[in-house]
Amino acid sequence: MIPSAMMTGPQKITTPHDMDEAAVVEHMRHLKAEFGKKLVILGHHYQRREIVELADFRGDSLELCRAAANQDDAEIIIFCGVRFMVESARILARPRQRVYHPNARAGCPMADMANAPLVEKAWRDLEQRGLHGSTIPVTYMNSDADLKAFTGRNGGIVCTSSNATKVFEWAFARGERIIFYPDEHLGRNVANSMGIESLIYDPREPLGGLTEDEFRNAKVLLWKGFCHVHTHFTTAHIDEAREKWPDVYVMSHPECTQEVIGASDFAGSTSQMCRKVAEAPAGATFAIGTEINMIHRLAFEHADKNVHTLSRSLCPNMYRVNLYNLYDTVRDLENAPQVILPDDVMRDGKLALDRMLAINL
Ligand code: CIZ
Ligand code: SF4
Repeated sequence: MIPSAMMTGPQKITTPHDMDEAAVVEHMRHLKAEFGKKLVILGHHYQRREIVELADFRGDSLELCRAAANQDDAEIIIFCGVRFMVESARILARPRQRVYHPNARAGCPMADMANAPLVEKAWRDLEQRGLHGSTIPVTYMNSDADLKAFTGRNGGIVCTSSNATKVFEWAFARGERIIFYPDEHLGRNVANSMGIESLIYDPREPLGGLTEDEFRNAKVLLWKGFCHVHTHFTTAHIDEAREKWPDVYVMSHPECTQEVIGASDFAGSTSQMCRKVAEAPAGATFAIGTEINMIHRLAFEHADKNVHTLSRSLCPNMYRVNLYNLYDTVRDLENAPQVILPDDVMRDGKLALDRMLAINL
C-alpha cells in the first residue's frame, strides 16, 4: 500500500555493513557532540541495544513523541522505530523541527491491516444504519497517519497499550459503541478487562461478517488485525516457563491473545513491563511475552535478576533500523528520509492525538 508519509531523497551515503561496529559508534558519538542539543535521537524499546544506547531518549512511542516535542533546542529528530511512530512524532513535533526515519522501509504489518479507505467502508456500514453518530472510532497508535486523521475528523481518539482502558472510558462517556482498529487483541483484552463484550469486524466480509443484529448491538467492534510478533506466544510457552522456574512472574503485552493474557501474572505496555523489572528485588525471575530485543536488553541491564523470554519473537521491521542506516542518516541529513505529511493529515491526526493527550494519563 502507499504510505501516507512522503519520504524525501534517497540516501546517498551508505556505510558498508562490514565496517567495525565500534568504529561506527565512535563516529556517531563525535557527530552527536558536534550537533549538541540540535539533534535528538529517539530509541523505541524494541530497538537493538546498540541503537538504544546511542539514543537520547528511550521509551514507548508516546513517551518518545512527547520527549521530541518538549526539546526546545532540537531542530533534528531522528526516530529509531517503525513508520507509524515516526509519523506520530512528526504530527506532535513543532513545525520547525525536522523528523527523520533511518530506514523508510521499516513499517508495521499490523498497521497495514487497516487503512483509511477500508475503515471508511466500515464507517459507511454504520452511517447507512444511522449508528455513526453514537459510535466513537478509536485507533491504536500503531496505525497510519491518514487513519489517525480519519479518526480525528470523526470525533475519535488514539490510544496506546498503556492508556487504552482510560481511552475506552473516554469513548463510552461520549458514545454507545466503539469501533477499534487495527489490533483485535488489544481491543478484546481491554474490553474483557472492562467486562464489555466485543465482536470481530472482518473488513473482507460484508458487514464485517456479522449479522444485522450483531452489528447493531455490538458495544465494541474489533477490526480483524494482529501483530504476528505477539500472537506467536501461547499458553504452552507459559506452562513451560512455570515448570522451569516455579517462582517466575509472567508478563505479556496486550497484543497477545486473550488466552495468553489470562494465563499471565501481568499484562502491560513495554514501559510498564520495563518498570516492573527495574523495581523487582535482586534474584526475581521474569518470563516475558514481547519483542526479543527489549527482553535481551532488560536481561543485560538487570544482570542481578533472571529475565527470560517466553519464546524468541523478533519484529523484523524494528530490526530494519540499524547502526549503519542511523549513522548514514546523521552524517547525510540532506539525503536522509525525512517524514513530511500533508497538511490535512497533520491537522486531523493531531486532533485524535491531542484528545488522547488531554486525558490525564
Ligand atoms: O506504543 C508502543 O510503543 C508500542 C508499540 C508498544 C508498547 O506497549 O509500548
Ligand atoms: Fe508492528 Fe508488532 Fe512490530 Fe510492533 S512488534 S512494529 S505492532 S509488527
